Amino acid sequence: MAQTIAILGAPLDLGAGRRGVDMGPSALRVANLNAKLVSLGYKVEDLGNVFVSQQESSRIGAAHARYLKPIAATCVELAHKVERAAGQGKFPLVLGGDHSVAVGTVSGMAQHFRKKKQKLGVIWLDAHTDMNTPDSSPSGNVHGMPLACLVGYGPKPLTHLYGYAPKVDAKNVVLVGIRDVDLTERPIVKQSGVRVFTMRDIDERGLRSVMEEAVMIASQGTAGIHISLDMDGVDPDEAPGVGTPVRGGFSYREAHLAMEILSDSHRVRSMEVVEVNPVLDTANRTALLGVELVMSAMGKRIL
Ligand code: HAR
Ligand code: MN
Ligand code: MN
Repeated sequence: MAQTIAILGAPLDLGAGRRGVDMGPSALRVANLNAKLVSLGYKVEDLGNVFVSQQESSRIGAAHARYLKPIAATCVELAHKVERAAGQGKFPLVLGGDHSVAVGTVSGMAQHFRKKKQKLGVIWLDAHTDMNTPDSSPSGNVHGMPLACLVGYGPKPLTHLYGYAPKVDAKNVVLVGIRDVDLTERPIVKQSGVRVFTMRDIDERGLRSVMEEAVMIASQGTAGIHISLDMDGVDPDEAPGVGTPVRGGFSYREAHLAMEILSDSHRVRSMEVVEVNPVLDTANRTALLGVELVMSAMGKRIL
């Protein structure tokens, strides 16, 4: 029987500094995501979007973690829907939204495995480490904090979704593509025990060697891997429609190869594509690339 992919949109822009990333789920669907997945042989169930309160009618709250409350509310709904889909044997595919949505996706997957006394590994592809806390963050934007929350550092409404923390063991978390870490964020990254592969590592070792090690680390003692794909991990020449572009990212070919290696591992149980911002894009090319990368991650082959 064909595997079912459960698509969930999370049109969240409250965690980002720039507006427009709430249009990401729509842009990815307009880029023909659903039909393309069907063409790979999957059954696709689009569960629609989770609720996100409108920025104009939301309270900003404390400046060091802007919109924390409404962000947490969205993540709770997303987590429950992801957990339920995984429990039904489906592959959850979440469309962001800013990267704060990862707190929901990863919490839902972690809870799914926890009920079976199993663990989740995470491979996080990004220009940024997303490991700020409200105390370290220079911006107060929550999309710079989700990975810290998932390994147990940060505001309780995000770290303690489902009432426990951490959601993932730092020793099963791998960051790939990193090239922009705040000075105040560095000690958290180093202390946490997550494994970081910077763009320099990719330049020196090659992407294949880095990704093979990443799969090993995220697989060690886990029942599966979640892919968190921040489109700003890709070079802005290829993915201009993102709110915080940083030069020197994955080439088009490296991005595909990373997804192909993940697919070959047969360890991937869920995925999210985040930070697509159509307002900053040209002719939807960042969403089109996002869809291509999902296809490679889901097993599309050249021959
Ligand atoms: N590190 C910076 C901050 O905390 C920028 C974070 C940007 N984050 C994302 N997700 N776009 O990776 O504000
Ligand atoms: Mn990110
Ligand atoms: Mn990023």
